[in-house]
Amino acid sequence: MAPISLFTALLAAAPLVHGHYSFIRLKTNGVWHEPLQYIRNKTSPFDEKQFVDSNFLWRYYNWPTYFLDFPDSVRCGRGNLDHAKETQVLTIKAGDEVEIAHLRSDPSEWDNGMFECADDRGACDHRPYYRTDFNHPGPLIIHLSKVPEGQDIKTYDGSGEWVKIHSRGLVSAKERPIKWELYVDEPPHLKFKIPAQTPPGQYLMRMDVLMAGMLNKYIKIGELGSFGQMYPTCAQLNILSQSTAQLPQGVLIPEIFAPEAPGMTHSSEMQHFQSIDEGYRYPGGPRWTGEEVVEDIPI
Ligand SMILES: *[C@@H]1O[C@H](CO)[C@@H](O)[C@H](O)[C@H]1NC(C)=O
Ligand SMILES: [Cu+2]
Repeated sequence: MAPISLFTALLAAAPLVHGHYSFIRLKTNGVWHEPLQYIRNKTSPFDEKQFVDSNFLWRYYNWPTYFLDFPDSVRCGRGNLDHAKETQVLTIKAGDEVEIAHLRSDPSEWDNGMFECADDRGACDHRPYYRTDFNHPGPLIIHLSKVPEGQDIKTYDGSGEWVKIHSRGLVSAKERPIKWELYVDEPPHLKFKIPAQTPPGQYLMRMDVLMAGMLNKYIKIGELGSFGQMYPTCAQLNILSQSTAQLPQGVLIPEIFAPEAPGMTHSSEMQHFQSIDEGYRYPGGPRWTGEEVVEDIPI
């Protein structure tokens, strides 16, 4: 919730590895797959050479990604293309349910106990003082990007169009203070369906819980605090389908996550849970239900 400068100072004080979160595990057909199976790994530490804040070039596994970082980092996580070839491709049917799980610890800290969890959770940090929450308010957003004709999922960089297929944001548009469904000690199981109308083919599936930047009388668009924080990873899918439907028009990444794009900044009232900004939409563009494209707004 803090502007980047303060946030950086906080990170400096915290253990390096205990950062934010990344989605690192998938469940399909009732089975949890191995951690990082079908998900492009990230490189950590990673040098975001072009970030404007020279104090904040190096990032660890679960550290935030910003709009100004390398486009590949924003699309599917830092260094993801270096891991794409070694990542398996998950065959799944359009219409199937997927559950996803995250961790806040670095892969170097992982142990088997983190993947054998109560309540059929896919991941849990059982160590004292460590938690498996999402330590930022914001929506879960899931996008698909079909691998363009003539390309392969193991080299596709995600520069094509992305279609949002799922989001999970506020508990209700009416409740005050506003409450983010995932911003609780024990987040709900995160399940959604690949729309049954999805045409067959290879897809990247991007998973993120995004925290918007803030606008107030001190922070203007384009200043550091106005940039949202992203935590993306991508799965490599081969979607089987009988559908002859066309995918709707998608959005481009990173463009859709620019600070001036919908849902990417909050007023301080919204950041402090007091009210929802006029005309607010969840970030990442409109949502495809499989039948139609809808404005992605709290209800
Ligand atoms: C994933 O990347 C992290 C950080 O670079 C590394 O520590 C870990 O061993 C990698 N895991 C796999 C399964 O490749
Ligand atoms: Cu943060």
